[in-house]
Amino acid sequence: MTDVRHDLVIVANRLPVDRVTLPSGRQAWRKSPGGLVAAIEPVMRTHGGGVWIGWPGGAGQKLKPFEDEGLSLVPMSMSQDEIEGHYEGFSNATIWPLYHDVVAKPAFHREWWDEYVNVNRRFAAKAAELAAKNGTVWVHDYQLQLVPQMLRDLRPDLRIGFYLHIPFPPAELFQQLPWRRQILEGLLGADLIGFQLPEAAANFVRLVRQRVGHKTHRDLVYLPDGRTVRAAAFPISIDSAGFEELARSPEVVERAKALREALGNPRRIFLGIDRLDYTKGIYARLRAFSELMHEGHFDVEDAVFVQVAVPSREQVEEYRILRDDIERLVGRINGDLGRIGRPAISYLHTSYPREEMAALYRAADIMVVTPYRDGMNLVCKEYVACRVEDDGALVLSEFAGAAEELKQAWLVNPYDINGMKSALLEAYQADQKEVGRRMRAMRRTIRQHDVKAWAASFMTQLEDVGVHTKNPHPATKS
Ligand code: GDG
Repeated sequence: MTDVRHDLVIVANRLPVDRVTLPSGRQAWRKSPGGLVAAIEPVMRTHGGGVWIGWPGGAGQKLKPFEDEGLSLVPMSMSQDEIEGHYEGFSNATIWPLYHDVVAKPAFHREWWDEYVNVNRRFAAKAAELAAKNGTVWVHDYQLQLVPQMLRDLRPDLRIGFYLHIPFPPAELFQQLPWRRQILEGLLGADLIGFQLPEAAANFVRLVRQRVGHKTHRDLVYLPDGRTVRAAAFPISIDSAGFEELARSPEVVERAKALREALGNPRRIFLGIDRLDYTKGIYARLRAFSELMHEGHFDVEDAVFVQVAVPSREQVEEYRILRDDIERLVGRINGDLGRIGRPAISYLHTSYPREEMAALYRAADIMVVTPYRDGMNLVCKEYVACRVEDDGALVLSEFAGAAEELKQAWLVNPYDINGMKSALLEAYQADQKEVGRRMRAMRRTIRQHDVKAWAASFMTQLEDVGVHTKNPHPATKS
């Protein structure tokens, strides 16, 4: 056991840094681009530093704890079997599709479950070792749903929060999971369980009542040992001021102009940026766009669709199939509709630095975000934050968590291709006054609810649980 203990411990599947090889050949760490670090960093600082436990990626490498730009990081190694069973298997081929409305068929394998339990146990043990007496531990996401109860068994003195970044499904779907009860009980180890949307929290509470038999009242669950657990919504957001500043920087303004030129200065640029994931609805959206072009509503001189597909989970079979399908479709569309130097779809299978993302957001007239299901979706919020001139249209799926807040977007049902076509066409033809009116309203929302407010509100509620919630119903199993 180390003797350095921390008042705040963050436990997440990944560390907030990536291993990179410098031009000199030396290995170094680079902060990952996600907003989570930006959100949690200030929280960690107010807790006297804190520590972050997570997997640095890669198999079998045993790395020592280290500091990076003032963050204390504790790398957890993963064996090849653990990566296959816990990460690629149970997390990404069982839970991920199950929690996203079964958009793909979840696979249930007992060996994967065993690895999931093992890895959760190791993460819980590390958190127990590093947390100070009466300290706070904040556990993140679907890869670690058993950690809260495992940690509570080891350290009943701790305050434990859990946040789920992806949707939590309705009972009819969750029910399929052979280990449904273990997952519910794992989560109930937390004092506060955060979800993106109120419906997800309600799904969870209902399941706990039906499946575990605990008494519940609104967002509270009463456990037989007298503990009270709160399950509530905390819609995540982005570092809006940071994105806005980046979007205003002369380099990004310049780069956005260069991008438009490189695309041949079409009248309208459509943009999609997604991890290459079957939940994101990339295939159907490209079809919708290409049909509009095919029908003559616009041609390649008028419009281009830039689709950035960020490589993701490439070892998982479903993801490989999806990539082939999308790339075949893009080839077919460009073959049918493109001209020399003028593709209908400019497709990029890569990831970009944050500055390039901001330039793309600035360059695009119409952002198209059409997931079949998405916990929140930060890309659409980043687009809004980058539209500093109050222009640009957003076409957004009703099934992204963000649709609850960004009500002025052109909302679409991603299963309805004709509906999507109408929305894309409306956004293409919309007059700029209308576009501006909608964008201004969305920008107000994004400015008010940024990621710092999200983190602060979760931490405040976590500190409050148990203080204001007296158990009015001595819990009995019904
Ligand atoms: C999960 C949930 C929920 C992407 N490509 C690049 C890049 N990104 C950044 C984006 C954005 C983030 O990654 C993606 O977040 P999303 O929310 O869009 O989607 P998921 O990855 O599925 O995230 C989701 C989220 O967790 C947070 O709770 O909203 O519902 O599924 O920030 O900008 N960043 C850079 N280069 C890239 O190529 N720099």
